[in-house]
Amino acid sequence: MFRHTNTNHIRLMVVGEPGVGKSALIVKYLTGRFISEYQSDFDWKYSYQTNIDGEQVHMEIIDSLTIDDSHIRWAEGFMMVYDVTNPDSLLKVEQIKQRLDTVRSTKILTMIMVANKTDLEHCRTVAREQADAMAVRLSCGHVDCSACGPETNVRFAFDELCREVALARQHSAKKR
Ligand SMILES: Nc1nc2c(ncn2[C@@H]2O[C@H](COP(=O)(O)OP(=O)(O)OP(=O)(O)O)[C@@H](O)[C@H]2O)c(=O)[nH]1
Ligand SMILES: [Mg+2]
Repeated sequence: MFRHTNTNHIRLMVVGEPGVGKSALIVKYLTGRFISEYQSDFDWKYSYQTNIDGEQVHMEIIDSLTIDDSHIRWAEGFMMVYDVTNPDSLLKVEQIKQRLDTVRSTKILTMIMVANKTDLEHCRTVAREQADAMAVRLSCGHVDCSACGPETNVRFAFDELCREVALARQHSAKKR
């Protein structure tokens, strides 16, 4: 899939309310580890090479303190994270989507919604149906994750976002 696009270089941005686990998810994806405390006083840009569906992909991932317009224009794919124990964080996803739409008014938005901290299912206060309905409304995928649980779902979420970016590129190339 990636070889059909001009480049296998993919730019992602992870967004969501403070404390939802953005840094924890990125670190889990890059290292397979959960370290519990994550620095959040800088913008971080990670560079990572991986293999998705048998193809080499080079991705850059921004974990930013604030959602900067220049970062919104820079990124091709957005991971919108909320915390299943924090209903406000789900509402924040919709607010962020509006902001992204405003900044990228002419461009298609490729995104995936990630429900993080699913290991805290006993503390869940976000109704799954409400989050599913939002994903339908925002026309995006919706994946359950836990940065401190098995790596599988976290890997799936990032890989899937990369696939979506590659698909969006193919569609826009066909239109030209
Ligand atoms: N139980 C549990 N805790 C998590 C999970 N992901 C992150 N945390 C914890 O939640 C807290 C916040 O995680 P961060 O990754 O720093 O969250 P963030 O979204 O990057 O926060 P900011 O950088 O402040 O915006 C930390 O104490 C993490 O250890 C998870 O999946 N399960
Ligand atoms: Mg952080």
